[in-house]
Amino acid sequence: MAIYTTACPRNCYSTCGLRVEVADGRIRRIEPHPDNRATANGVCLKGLSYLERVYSPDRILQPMRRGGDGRFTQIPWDDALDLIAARLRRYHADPGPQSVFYYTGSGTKGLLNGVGMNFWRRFGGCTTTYGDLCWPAGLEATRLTLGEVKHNAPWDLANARLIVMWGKNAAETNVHQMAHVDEALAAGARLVVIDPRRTETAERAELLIQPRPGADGALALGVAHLLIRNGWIDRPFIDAHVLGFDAFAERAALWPPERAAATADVPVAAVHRLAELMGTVRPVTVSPGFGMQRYTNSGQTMRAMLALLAITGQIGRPGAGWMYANLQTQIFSPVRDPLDFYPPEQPDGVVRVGVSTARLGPDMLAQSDPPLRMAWVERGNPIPQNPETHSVLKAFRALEFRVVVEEFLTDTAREADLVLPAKTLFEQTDVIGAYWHPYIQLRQKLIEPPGEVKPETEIYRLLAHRLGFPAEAIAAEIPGPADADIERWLAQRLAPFPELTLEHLREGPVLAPGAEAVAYADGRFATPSGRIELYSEEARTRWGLDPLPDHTEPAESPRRAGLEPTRYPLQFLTPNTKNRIHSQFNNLNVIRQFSDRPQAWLSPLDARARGVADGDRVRIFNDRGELRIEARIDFSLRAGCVVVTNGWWLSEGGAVNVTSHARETDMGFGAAFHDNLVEVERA
Ligand SMILES: Nc1nc2c(c(=O)[nH]1)N[C@H]1C(S)=C(S)[C@@H](COP(=O)(O)OP(=O)(O)OC[C@H]3O[C@@H](n4cnc5c(=O)[nH]c(N)nc54)[C@H](O)[C@@H]3O)O[C@H]1N2
Ligand SMILES: Nc1nc2c(c(=O)[nH]1)N[C@H]1C(S)=C(S)[C@@H](COP(=O)(O)OP(=O)(O)OC[C@H]3O[C@@H](n4cnc5c(=O)[nH]c(N)nc54)[C@H](O)[C@@H]3O)O[C@H]1N2
Ligand code: SF4
Ligand SMILES: [Mo]
Repeated sequence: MAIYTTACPRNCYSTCGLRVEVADGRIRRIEPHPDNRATANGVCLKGLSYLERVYSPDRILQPMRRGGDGRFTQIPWDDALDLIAARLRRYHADPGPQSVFYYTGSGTKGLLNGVGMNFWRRFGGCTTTYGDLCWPAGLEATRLTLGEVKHNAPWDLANARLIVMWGKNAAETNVHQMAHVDEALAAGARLVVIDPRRTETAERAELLIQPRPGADGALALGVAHLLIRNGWIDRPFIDAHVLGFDAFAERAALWPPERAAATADVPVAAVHRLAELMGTVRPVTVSPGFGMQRYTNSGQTMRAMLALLAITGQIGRPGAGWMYANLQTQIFSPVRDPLDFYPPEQPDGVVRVGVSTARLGPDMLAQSDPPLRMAWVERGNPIPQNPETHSVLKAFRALEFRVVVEEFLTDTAREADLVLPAKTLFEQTDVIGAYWHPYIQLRQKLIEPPGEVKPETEIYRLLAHRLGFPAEAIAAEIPGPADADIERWLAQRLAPFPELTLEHLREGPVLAPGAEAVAYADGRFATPSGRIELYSEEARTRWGLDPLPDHTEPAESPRRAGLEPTRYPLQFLTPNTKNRIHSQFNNLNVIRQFSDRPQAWLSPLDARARGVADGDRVRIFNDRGELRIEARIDFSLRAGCVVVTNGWWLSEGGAVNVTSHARETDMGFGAAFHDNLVEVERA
């Protein structure tokens, strides 16, 4: 028996440090790593469920080929690789390497993820995506305003005296953050939650504001109006650090509390109460989530919210700030700068960055010269997770050949001609960063891959040999095959950072070099003006937007002029949930005990109007698609909303993106998932 340091690589705020017991070549026990100060309290149920996941009888352990009858049968690795190599050669010759589409999702973190692109470049190119499904509108709003995307250490939240959880449901999506919230509350802090749902996070709050979805910008501008009118602002801070205050004040003057309240559909008293708290309690941390930046107006909304901290001087101080995303650990990966989500202005002639992730289906179908012939999918499950499931399906079915590297037979894997088995977190060593806490961690290989599983690096290496890539190129660009080769490759990436050695990381999490406990404490902002930009010329030049934050209605707002208000009156919200990471984990028995079928939540008002009772089957639909699902009545939900958590598979009848539209956010090339109006009727 031995205990090892490792880390959970899921796309999850927490990125937990773990200590894992291994005996006789099997994972036996999973515990929190005490040296990760952000996550030392415990491992969530998903983390504990790895004990089942790794050994699940449903795991894909061999390459599998789909036959004409749609059934999968095992084939030997040699045959699978020969088949792929033959296809790659064919499409390389005609119509060209860019007819191969390389799609990666957010399934696992690690530096070795970058090896895939080395392969495709050496192949002669491919087509790939730009943008991101997750968080880019908020990243870009933050970058335009503050110049960088970083925030105070997670534990600094305990110093806050006012915490505003704005469109973030940390009790489910960032459980460890709630421990820091509790510490602050115990020391007398106040908690406000702003969410159309009464979430688990809201159970701890003294004030819950339930705005109309997509209207937070109006709420923020109403609060700004009152902060300025009541003199609850920090003049010296504004004079020293803020660009565009006067123009912003003129904009906020247009949003008296009555107008803000009417637009956001909240009580006027709520606008006053929030302004009074934000104006008089110090220090203030706003922790905005990613839920609110999934609308076509959301970059501007986030800028309006962030402005409240700028005018009250709540940036660069302990207990204060904008806790959106912390890219201080992104010291190796290209995601350090949100600009890296953009399509390149100067295409390199090799990799065609031609498909917007938000418009995956339509953009795949629209590629020409060359059109797409083949797809390689890795670490993602785009069929249920990307907008407009039907067009994603259509685009995949229009291809001649599809390869999916997966642990399980997901909706996307079911569409593949060839499924290759994927490793789990315990089966290859890698180095991972985080986006909430400041630690770099080692995700260690603790067991041999079961069955015939091979890590992606090995799959690429074998294909590279088959395709006759030069031996030196393979050696330089694709590490492996031995574990020692992988470690040597990682050590090279770590070499510029003397604190970060493999030996050191094997002991436990290490703070990223230069990580700041209080971000922006030096008063330096990497914007064009060197100040916090409430007025951003780049918002105009890059995105064609108003340089000042404003509220405009989202594309599918029921209040938008020209939209027929009665046809699809309900706003479809599809947030994340406690026991899944998106489309992962719900296939496990331990998780299914808690959620064994998809359900939709409706307010009693909306349910009664449609004759729907608790437990009835309903149809959620619009012109793009429909979902048949069990309805639950939720007395705490804002009327006018219907909620289904995202991540259910199409094959489970719960894929929420059948009704969403493939459309981008106003900035950052994100996906406007919640900009999605539907109707509900009894099925
Ligand atoms: N357990 C668990 N944890 C996760 C994940 C997971 O799937 N499961 N996923 C991880 C990833 S990749 C992500 S992106 C994050 C996301 O986690 P969060 O940042 O919490 O984001 P969401 O769950 O998308 O939405 C949060 C809240 O926003 C609310 N919301 C929706 N629209 C609006 C609006 O217009 N205004 C306001 N004020 N609120 C609104 C929703 O009701 C929801 O409660 O969580 C990460 N952590
Ligand atoms: N309607 C709606 N849709 C949404 C959202 C929403 O709020 N509403 N949220 C969006 C957000 S924030 C995100 S981040 C996306 C997430 O969507 P995706 O990025 O597609 O992520 P997952 O659903 O987690 O699926 C990841 C897949 O990777 C596989 N995997 C895990 N580890 C490995 C590995 O090491 N190798 C390989 N090859 N595969 C592996 C898993 O088995 C899983 O099937 O969904 C988005 N979709
Ligand atoms: S899923 Fe998130 S909270 Fe759970 S163990 Fe992994 S990183 Fe931690
Ligand atoms: Mo995400």
